[in-house]
Amino acid sequence: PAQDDGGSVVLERRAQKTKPPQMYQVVMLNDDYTPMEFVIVVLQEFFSKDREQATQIMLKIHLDGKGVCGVYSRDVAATKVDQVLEAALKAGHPLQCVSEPVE
Ligand code: NFA
Repeated sequence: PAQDDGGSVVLERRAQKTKPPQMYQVVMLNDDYTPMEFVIVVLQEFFSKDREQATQIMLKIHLDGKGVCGVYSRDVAATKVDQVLEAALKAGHPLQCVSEPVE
């Protein structure tokens, strides 16, 4: 249109640029060897859970085989996974976790 100064194009591009990023959930897996207390401490330390929340999540993982520890941007989720795997390795526990896209 003759009166269009191009502003609508800019607005559309800004709308696209601000669409929310894909989020990733960090999923922790159960195993038979990692102590419950270690899992609780990891959930408190790396996922900012209080002891009550951490205990609930740990028990869910223990009973269901896996559970979501938190939902983050891709980079933050990858860092959480690295932190958990490093702490588990250092402590000699087989605890595993992965990050996966939400949805
Ligand atoms: N299943 C483990 C045990 O009985 C506890 C555990 C919970 C391990 C959650 C890994 C994740 N000691």
